[in-house]
Amino acid sequence: MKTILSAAIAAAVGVSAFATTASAQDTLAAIKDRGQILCGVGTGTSPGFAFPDDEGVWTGVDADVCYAISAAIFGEKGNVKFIPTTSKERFTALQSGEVDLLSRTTTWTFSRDNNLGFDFHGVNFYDGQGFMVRKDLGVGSALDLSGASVCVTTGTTTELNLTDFSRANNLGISPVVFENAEETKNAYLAGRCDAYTTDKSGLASIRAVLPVPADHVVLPETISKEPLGPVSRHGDNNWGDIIRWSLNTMIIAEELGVTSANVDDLKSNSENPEIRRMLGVEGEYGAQLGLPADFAYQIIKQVGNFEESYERNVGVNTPLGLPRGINALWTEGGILYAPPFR
Ligand SMILES: N[C@@H](CCC(=O)N[C@@H](CS)C(=O)NCC(=O)O)C(=O)O
Repeated sequence: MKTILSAAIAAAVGVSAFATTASAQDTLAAIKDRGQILCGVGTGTSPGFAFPDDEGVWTGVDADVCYAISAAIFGEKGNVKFIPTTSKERFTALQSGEVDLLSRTTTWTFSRDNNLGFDFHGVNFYDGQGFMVRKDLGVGSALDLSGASVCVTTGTTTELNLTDFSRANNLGISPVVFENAEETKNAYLAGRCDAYTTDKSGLASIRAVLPVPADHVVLPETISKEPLGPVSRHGDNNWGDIIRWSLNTMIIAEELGVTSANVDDLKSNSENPEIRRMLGVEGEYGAQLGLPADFAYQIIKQVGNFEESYERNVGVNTPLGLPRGINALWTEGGILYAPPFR
């Protein structure tokens, strides 16, 4: 009854009423009781981010965030139920408690953080919006898209940025809007629009699964900032800390040179104080999160550090072929920077 009432109130006053109801939960306790994390991902159109293989096993950098949290909580990375959500439905799924978090190419913005009542926990991919066109269109710049029709998915920052970009540059672009990424891709392929727009990582991902990727080019312009990262409901700080420090652990491990291959050796033999703290050899860090002492060891052993996840899923040796760019560590010319493990 309470749920029905809350839903009715939410419908009347706007979605944020859900956030208050759901935030009363102790998410970690609920996950332990259930034995599984409910991880909201995309609809499976984005290889490299969240994509089910032939056996239904999800892979990708977004999936890895949920695997890491599972390894941290359970010492077992596989206790995750992946729940596909469209761009439009994802926030309702989080507010209503259908998922414990979204790890789903979701851009951290002011109104999502504040108006929708969410908390973002860092960035697992620094992205920006771009355009893809068929090569035979002969367009070399987004500024040449004057009067063009552009396929876009609803419920995204993409849709809003497209309008801003068109207005700011007086381009008179006609957005052709679709309910989900699959429909948008199919419409573009069927020639219903001159261009396709989404985050540049998404363009690389979708281009990789087009029948002839080489027939399509991604234009050089990046028209927005799209910091993508995991997000949960306001009001459960411990759960937020677990998400944030699972992601941070992967970044810090890369910085310290700790990998899935050498983590056992370093756990036994490293004299680096930060590595010893992170791997649970010194101090009581896991307990501060309500997690086992070896939570970070389990993340690195089972999922790998940030670089391993990146190169396995989206890096230059994958079909997406994305160089690290600004997603490199701050020590290597990028902006990836996690607070210290101390
Ligand atoms: N980062 C943007 C767009 C993210 C997004 O959801 N894009 C769609 C359109 S390509 C997508 O990636 N969907 C993935 C999927 O449904 O599998 C946002 O947070 O609004």
